[in-house]
Amino acid sequence: MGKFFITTPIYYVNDVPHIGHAYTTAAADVLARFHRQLGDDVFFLTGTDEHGNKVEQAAVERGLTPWQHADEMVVKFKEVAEKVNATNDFFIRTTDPQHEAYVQAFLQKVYDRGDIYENTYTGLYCSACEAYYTEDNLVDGLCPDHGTPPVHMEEKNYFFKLSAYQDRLARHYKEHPDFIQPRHRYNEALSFIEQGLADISISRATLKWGIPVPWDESQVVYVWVDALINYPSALSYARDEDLTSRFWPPSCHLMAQDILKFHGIIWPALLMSAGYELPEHLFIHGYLKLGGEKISKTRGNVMDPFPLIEQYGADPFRFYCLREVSFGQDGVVGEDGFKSRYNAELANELGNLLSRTVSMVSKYRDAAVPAPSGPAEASPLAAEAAAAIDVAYASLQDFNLSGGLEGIWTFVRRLNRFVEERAPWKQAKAGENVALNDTLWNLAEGLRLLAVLLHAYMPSTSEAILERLSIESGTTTVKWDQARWGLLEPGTVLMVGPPLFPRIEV
Ligand code: ME8
Repeated sequence: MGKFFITTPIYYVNDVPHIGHAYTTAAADVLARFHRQLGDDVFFLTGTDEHGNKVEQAAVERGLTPWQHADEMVVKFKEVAEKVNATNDFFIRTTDPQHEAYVQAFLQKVYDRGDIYENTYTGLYCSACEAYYTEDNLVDGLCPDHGTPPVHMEEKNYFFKLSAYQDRLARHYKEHPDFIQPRHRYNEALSFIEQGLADISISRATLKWGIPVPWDESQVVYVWVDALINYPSALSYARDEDLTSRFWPPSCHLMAQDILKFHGIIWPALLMSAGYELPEHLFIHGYLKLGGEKISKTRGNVMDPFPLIEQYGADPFRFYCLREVSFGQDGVVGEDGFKSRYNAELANELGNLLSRTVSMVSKYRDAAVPAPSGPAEASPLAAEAAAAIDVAYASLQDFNLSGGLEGIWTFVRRLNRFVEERAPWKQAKAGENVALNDTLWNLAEGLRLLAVLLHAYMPSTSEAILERLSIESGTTTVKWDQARWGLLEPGTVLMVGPPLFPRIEV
């Protein structure tokens, strides 16, 4: 048994959540559930980033204090986690007083180490990114990510000696070639480091909405530094006991490419300075795009995941996003695509497989699963079942969520072909009892195996399949050691039920 500490970014509360936030949280949940299936000690963290310029501005625009605004918005972000059926172990808010104290103590360590000095910052700032820019970084004078003009800033700030960590960072990358995945993101971050790192401002003099710098309370901590520290901070107060030694370092920080530099460069340097172990992996998934453009609050082309989830459930939503988009790459999503994949794969392939199997076992064998005609290993499906198990396992270990689903779906399709090949209705008619028994056992066992393999992706579906197989759903029946071919006991009684995925009329 190992440990697995997985995090999502903590989301800005300047605006309501959209499908991109739901995607990251759902993906992190798949990994958390998979590691629980393996028997690992899991901690899954998500939360909200509530300080900084853009949250303060959003509050002002609504005529609220930042506190009132954040208190309202956080409800919606907690709802996202709930709606996608995420099993996060904690939800951190950067306005938690324990977090504020933790940030101050963390920063004091960096200061005491001599890695912070005072200087005047003159330059450009994009408040949508909450990031500093140089002229060279802009595209036609605009923020490359938001297409908005940055503002000129000049103030006395505290700076972190990021430049002093350049060599150590590069060495860490070289010694840990899977520190950042996928590979092209690793290359991107490493080449950024190798181009040379400048020191960064880590405080703001004019902003009030933030955590006071511990040695100079006239300034607040730069929102990104405040936010990154959430990862260890949460472990220190999520429970009555301090969980740091149990879970630190993170097994995986999950995010999209917009915040790679903060997590791949600034964060490890801060951790080195404060004397922490570095995260084991950063996995950078791609952007979900609507009509080819990145979905972003600033761009105003957001897609609200709630209506889809409310109408069809969390499982189809999780399934669609993780199947449609190759994990680690950008991909286009939309309601039409959702409906066609739902009908083709969930209603026709998986849902039908279950209802056909249950109804045939009911009709031909009084609902009791008959015995196979020989040892389970001799089944014509045994090798393909083993392949699906191996692909799902290897892919999930490797954060390849779409790859795992692809491996599982190959087996769903194999089972459907098996029905056609064997044509149990013909076997029944011809009185081929042994062969029919064998067909029915194989199908029921195939479904049981699918319930185990799909648990992390579609937990309610997995539970519903087990219920139809009269297998008590619960942590033991979906443990990864149940992902083996041949475990279904003959005599198991199947339950008829409504279709798992009623077709959507398009
Ligand atoms: O960056 N496709 O918060 P944020 C896929 N507070 N994922 C998307 C997405 C899209 N179109 N849009 C957003 C912040 N995301 C900081 C993080 S962490 C210490 C501080 C997801 O609300 C994706 O995970 O802008 C992305 O990295 C994150 O939301 C950015 O969320």
